[in-house]
Amino acid sequence: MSLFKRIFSKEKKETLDKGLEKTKSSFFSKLSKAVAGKTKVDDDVLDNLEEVLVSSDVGVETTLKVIERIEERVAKDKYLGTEELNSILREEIAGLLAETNVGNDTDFCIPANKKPYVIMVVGVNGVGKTTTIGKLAAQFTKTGKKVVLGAADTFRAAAIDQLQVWADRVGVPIVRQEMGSDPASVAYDTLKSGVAQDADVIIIDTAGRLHNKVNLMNELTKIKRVMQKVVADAPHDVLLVLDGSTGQNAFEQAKQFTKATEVTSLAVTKLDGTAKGGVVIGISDQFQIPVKYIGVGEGIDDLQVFNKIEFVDSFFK
Ligand SMILES: Nc1nc2c(ncn2[C@@H]2O[C@H](COP(=O)(O)OP(=O)(O)OP(=O)(O)O)[C@@H](O)[C@H]2O)c(=O)[nH]1
Ligand SMILES: [Mg+2]
Repeated sequence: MSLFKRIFSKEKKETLDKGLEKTKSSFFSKLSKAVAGKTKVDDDVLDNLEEVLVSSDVGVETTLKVIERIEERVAKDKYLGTEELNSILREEIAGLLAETNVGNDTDFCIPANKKPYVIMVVGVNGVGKTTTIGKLAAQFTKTGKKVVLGAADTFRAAAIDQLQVWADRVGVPIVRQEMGSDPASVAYDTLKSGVAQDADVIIIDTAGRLHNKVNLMNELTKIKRVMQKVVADAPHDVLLVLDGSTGQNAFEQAKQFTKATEVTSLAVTKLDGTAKGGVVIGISDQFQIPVKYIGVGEGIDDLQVFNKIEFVDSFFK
């Protein structure tokens, strides 16, 4: 299929292949059980396949769409051998994801006409926000962009220090205040400082845990409003980080967050070391919001721009 002939960077592909190892070995062992003793894709096989997809965290709705597509193929082709199931799945999942016009990026890039480009990173605690910010800062710096970080997670002293460690590691400036200070004030200072330094990209870290959800959402709204005093159309990107290793929980978080506050893109982290990587397929099918980045390790280079073709290609290789 020509769709798969595009050439992606070899290192990126190797990192992705490795990051998806656990997901793939679990998926394919279930898949081979699902077709054991069967030569033809029949109703039994389709039932088993449905179970495999659901238990691989693809999500019920997306699974049903995939099964429907395969049923249509079975009806048309009359005979489909089970040995073809792998490539059929790959084609149908790729086809399904291709119906949305997102997830086609291949490089870390930002719109040329927005300077500074302000990214506000949100998500519940422990999902990988600060780590993702560090990795993003490294990637943007590599492409020659001037990056400034803002430590607006003032809830814990360790959170500020953790962002500082990343800033030092990447070699970018950070704006910080004391623990317990007003996050909106830190965000304001960061934008002021970023504009003064002629920054290309400003990334704002936020707290994942506050006393309750309403407080958290109010806090995020306030941060946005205050940032707009400096850069009228900020934030340009509200990036929701989701922990892929929590599978269906990540789905739920995405639903709740997008209902409560405006989110413009998603990052799914910790795909390495989990068998739940199928969740990315479901999330990119079901949310109107694009999955922009995926985290495939703890290292500085273990963040990738999500590309659905690459992802499906790596998954079914
Ligand atoms: N294996 C793996 N670990 C990751 C990835 N992304 C983040 N982590 C780890 O997940 C843990 C939590 O990451 P943080 O970046 O501190 O998460 P956070 O959302 O900022 O957490 P809070 O500040 O507590 O809200 C850390 O140990 C990270 O190293 C990833 O893609 N793969
Ligand atoms: Mg953090």
